[in-house]
Amino acid sequence: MAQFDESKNKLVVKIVYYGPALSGKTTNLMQLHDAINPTQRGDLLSLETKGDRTLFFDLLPLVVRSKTNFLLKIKLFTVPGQVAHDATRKAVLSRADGVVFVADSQQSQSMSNFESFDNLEKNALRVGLNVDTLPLVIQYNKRDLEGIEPESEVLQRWGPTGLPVTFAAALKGLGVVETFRQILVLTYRSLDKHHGLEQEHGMAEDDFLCLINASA
Ligand SMILES: Nc1nc2c(ncn2[C@@H]2O[C@H](COP(=O)(O)OP(=O)(O)O)[C@@H](O)[C@H]2O)c(=O)[nH]1
Ligand SMILES: [Mg+2]
Repeated sequence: MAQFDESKNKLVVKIVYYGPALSGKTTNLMQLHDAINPTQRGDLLSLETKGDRTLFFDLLPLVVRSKTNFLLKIKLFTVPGQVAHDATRKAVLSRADGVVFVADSQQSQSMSNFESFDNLEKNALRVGLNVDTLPLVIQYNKRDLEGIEPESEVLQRWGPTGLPVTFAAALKGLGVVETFRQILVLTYRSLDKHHGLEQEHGMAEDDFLCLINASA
């Protein structure tokens, strides 16, 4: 859940990129770092686990200001995908305001996607998040590779959940901003509903989307 500072002039929001190991979560953040206006983002911070190819987590901090000078900080996190790092995943997921689930489109990875999504649901429950109302976007990444699940199958599989699905080739920068736009819109609407962003703080959806419109 987003947190206000004491003066009520600032809100800190957390969006988490979740998914199996090597699906492209870090690559999404690297591309966003390059796409977002430098005045609205900090450096991409990556903490690596010792002797492990996996990143402990990554953090990309962003800022959005409304015309009334209300300040919103958005922290983008990634989780480590490896099964062994469940405690870290749980900690990173805690108090998330929105989640992007990055799946690996390769057919050989469909079981890892399934297990990771199952793990997301379990950890959400553990940290008190309701997956039925949580802003959530599914991204099928690595569309540039051979042996991937066809779009029609992916859409058929996820259709019943009603969750938005995007397709990306993050390494080439494709679909990354579009996925982020979708989670921004869903997160804005959820925050607006719970915290009256527009009514009480003068922050409109467009202020939020400025983050990426400036780069388009
Ligand atoms: N071919 C291809 N490779 C990708 C894509 N996105 C990420 N990768 C590669 O997949 C590997 C894992 O990516 P990374 O972002 O570190 O995955 P993470 O473990 O989910 O953070 C790296 O070698 C990336 O360059 C993509 O869209 N296409
Ligand atoms: Mg990573």
